[in-house]
Amino acid sequence: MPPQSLSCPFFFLIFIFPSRPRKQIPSFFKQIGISLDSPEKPNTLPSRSTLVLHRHRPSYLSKFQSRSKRMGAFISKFWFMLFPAKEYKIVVVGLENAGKTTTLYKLHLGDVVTTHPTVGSNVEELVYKNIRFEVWDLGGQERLRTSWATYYRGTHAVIVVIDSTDRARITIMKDELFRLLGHEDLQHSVILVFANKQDLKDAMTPAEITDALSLHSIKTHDWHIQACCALTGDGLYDGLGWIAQHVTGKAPG
Ligand SMILES: Nc1nc2c(ncn2[C@@H]2O[C@H](COP(=O)(O)OP(=O)(O)OP(=O)(O)O)[C@@H](O)[C@H]2O)c(=O)[nH]1
Ligand SMILES: [Mg+2]
Repeated sequence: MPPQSLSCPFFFLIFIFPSRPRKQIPSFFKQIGISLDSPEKPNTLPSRSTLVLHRHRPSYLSKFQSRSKRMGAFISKFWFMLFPAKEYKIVVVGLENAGKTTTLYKLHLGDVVTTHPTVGSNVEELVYKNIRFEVWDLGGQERLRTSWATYYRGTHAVIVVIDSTDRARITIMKDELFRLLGHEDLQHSVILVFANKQDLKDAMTPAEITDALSLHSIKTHDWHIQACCALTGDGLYDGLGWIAQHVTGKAPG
């Protein structure tokens, strides 16, 4: 093909653009069937958890933030395509109403979501200090607990979320904890206990929960208890930092 005919479309574009005001350029592309709009991400909310963001931002700010978030997500995707990092699997267990789903989405979105009892599981990817975690939040109702073990294979860390006000059922959680500690797929997992709902005034302290769960009797696994409040996020990243340090064998940078 002669070089003149290759450059022909570029002459055409140069000829068109200077003669049109900037705002007409997108409509020109629309006319010739090319969309310049970035495709919106489909709503991928977990089936049983309705996400309602409570924080209201001015619209100009949220537009800017969502654009920079998209750019950040694009750069991080590109980075991980070039340098694929190891991903660590975390399963989050606990009795119903303990705050597992609230914890997961506070870490994932930085916001409090309105939840419904989880049937099955929710899974999200978290990146914390360049460490990737695949986090599985499992439903805590009694009839669902027998299926927790089906999620254990390949798990690096277990997060046990406790409703610190739920004194009546702490022994049930203790039985569940010791059952999971005996599971062969969790032999090399570390255990983080979140003493959640510390914002409530009748909450048990981490020391009380440590006693109630007999944590000091655990000799087969590394464990740690962390006071937290999933609504404010207090303590959540301290707990995640402990996991990061123990699964990677080094302090997160
Ligand atoms: N006050 C207070 N409430 C919390 C906290 N964390 C969660 N909650 C509330 O506890 C309720 C249950 O939270 P979920 O996250 O749905 O509990 P879950 O453990 O996922 O429950 P299941 O899915 O049934 O196993 C919700 O009303 C939350 O808003 C907290 O730290 N403080
Ligand atoms: Mg849930």
